[in-house]
Amino acid sequence: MTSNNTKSGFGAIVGRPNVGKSTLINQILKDKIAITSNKPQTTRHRISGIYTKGNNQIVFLDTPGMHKGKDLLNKRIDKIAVSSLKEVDFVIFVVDKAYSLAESYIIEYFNSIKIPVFLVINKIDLLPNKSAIDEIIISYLGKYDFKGVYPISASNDTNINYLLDDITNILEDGPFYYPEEVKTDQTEQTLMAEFIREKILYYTEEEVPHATAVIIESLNYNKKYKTLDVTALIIVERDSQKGILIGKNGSKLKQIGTDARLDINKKFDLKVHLTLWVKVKKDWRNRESELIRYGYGNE
Ligand SMILES: Nc1nc2c(ncn2[C@@H]2O[C@H](COP(=O)(O)OP(=O)(O)OP(=O)(O)O)[C@@H](O)[C@H]2O)c(=O)[nH]1
Ligand SMILES: [Mg+2]
Repeated sequence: MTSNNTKSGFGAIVGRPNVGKSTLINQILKDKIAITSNKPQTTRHRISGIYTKGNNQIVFLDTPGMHKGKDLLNKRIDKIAVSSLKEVDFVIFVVDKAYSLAESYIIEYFNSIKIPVFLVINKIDLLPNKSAIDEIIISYLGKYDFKGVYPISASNDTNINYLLDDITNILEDGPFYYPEEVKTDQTEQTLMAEFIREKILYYTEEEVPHATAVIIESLNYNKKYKTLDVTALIIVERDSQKGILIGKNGSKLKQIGTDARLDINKKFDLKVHLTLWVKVKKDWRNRESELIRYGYGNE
């Protein structure tokens, strides 16, 4: 890890909830380091994704979607994205529709930091034709002095190479901050808890996904069966949510567990035996001590 001839930089990926920020970071890294879902407010932490190619290293920070949160958890989450802006060399601003007041609120933050912002128009695969893309691009004209505009599809890996090339061009001489093979700063435990949360987001609706936290309680290698025995605790706010998560005869929890286990097996290339428990903690999203316990303390 010498600084000889190497270039590096930090970039925050920001935008409204659900625009595809985490999908983009996964696609850039060709690895699943951030969970994704079709529900807003999926990402709750700042997640580093480290992209190393040749002499260049880019540390991308995936951030929670910016929105005005009501409870303490959401207020905290919203702060993560804003504070990330102050710690980076450039910003990737992801949008999936034309300019509106919601985007203007985010652009106001860029005005105060004055660093390069790459505007990414995501989900172009959903648009009917090129003029629909142009319409979105035009709506952002004059709103900020963007470093460039990149119509992409994060899920289909369309045009992301142009974005990466241009980011690479603005990197300055600097050391590698992580060993070349490292792709994220998250612990294995955090990743496992997140994979479980992703399945909860997939299998539940309305307030249940948002009222859920997951923590890994124990990890033990079982020599006899050559498995990693993982016990995870799923926290919800109300008895009714617990009932929904468990499902009829435990069917939903079983489904969540099976899917999460397959993801964990694949990611870590090992056999996991996963046990899930559901526990009710009333109003945990508004209680500081609980937020800290579940990993949502001030970052
Ligand atoms: N069709 C299409 N869907 C996409 C694309 N990129 C992301 N999505 C979908 O958009 C949804 C949201 O993606 P995420 O990556 O979780 O969005 P996010 O911006 O990280 O969301 P938050 O973490 O909640 O802020 C998921 O259902 C993705 O599969 C894309 O290029 N095309
Ligand atoms: Mg996300």
